[in-house]
Amino acid sequence: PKDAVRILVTGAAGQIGYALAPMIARGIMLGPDQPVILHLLDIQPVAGSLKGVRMELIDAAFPLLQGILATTDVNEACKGVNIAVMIGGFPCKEGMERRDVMHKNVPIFKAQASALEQHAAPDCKILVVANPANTNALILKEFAPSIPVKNITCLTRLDHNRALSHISERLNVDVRDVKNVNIWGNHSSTQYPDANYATAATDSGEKSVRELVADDHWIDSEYINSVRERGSEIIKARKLSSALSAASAACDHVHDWIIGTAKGTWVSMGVSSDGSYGIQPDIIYSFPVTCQKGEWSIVQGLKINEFSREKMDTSMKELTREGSLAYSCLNQ
Ligand code: NAX
Repeated sequence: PKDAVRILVTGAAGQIGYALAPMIARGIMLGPDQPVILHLLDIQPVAGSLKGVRMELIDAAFPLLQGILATTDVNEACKGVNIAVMIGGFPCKEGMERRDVMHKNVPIFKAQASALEQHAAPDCKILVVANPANTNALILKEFAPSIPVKNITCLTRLDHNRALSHISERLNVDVRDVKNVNIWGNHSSTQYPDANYATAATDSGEKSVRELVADDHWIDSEYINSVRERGSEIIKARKLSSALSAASAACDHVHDWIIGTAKGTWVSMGVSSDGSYGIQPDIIYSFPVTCQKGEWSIVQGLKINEFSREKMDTSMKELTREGSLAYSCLNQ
């Protein structure tokens, strides 16, 4: 039998944490033959609720779950973890500005960066979910300089999955038959859902989504806006931000990163830019990536038209501004 993998979930008493922990314990993240030990971190005011989550996980008697550490001590939580899913922080509530969220979350990430650096397994892979996700990942990278940059990523897979499902609904095909959509940039309203390379499997083989949709206005406008605005739509409908879909996307992200992407298929991940596609190096930007043997690589050679270029640059500029704002939050 395989050794158990230790997985840290921060914000574990929150709504995404509550949806994610059982998915991990059921083997959805790492597969049906991989035992796991969950490290659940939250803060003192919700310690009671965290304890309840732990009790429920015990009661579910998951065969793969070999242990649960539930704590409000960040150093204890990070000890020996192989994977860290960073959800803990303040959610963006209706009417809240990104800047307000940043002020609350940036100092948290600075502290957690140090804890991970000191206590996590040296090859720990990190996924930042808490918003502003790209910039929190940037802060983490900055304040955990000994963690390899390749191991720090942020979640844009929810946007990616939304993009797939939008196309599947529009074309009335199974979502698994759609592939190679892509989210460029920030997990924010400037993200650019790009369907130019997307394909869908049809009875007569794989076809370009743009050709199948046969409505450029939809691809270049409605589709982009509805993927971007889906998070707000959910908040309006639920009075709470996305949780089960976010947890599922976090599982997909880590799963594909570690187990690998299917041949000929890519996914979107927020990763440290290496300058590909003219994106400013070192910012955390969402790119199309393929994964193999636990390593992601940015898909190369995609043709970028003027329309895409402008949208990719807009999101890059927003990220640069967000980065500066984050540093100013730290200095206040
Ligand atoms: P909740 O408020 O339900 O849960 C957050 C949890 O984090 C709470 O239990 C809180 O006590 C805990 N927490 C706060 N400070 C902490 C700290 N210093 N250490 C550990 N835990 C701490 O929010 P939820 O709906 O679960 O969302 C969590 C985060 O995910 C938010 O920042 C949200 O904006 C972000 N999202 C990111 C998405 C993405 O695609 N990247 C999509 C979903 C979600 O909106």
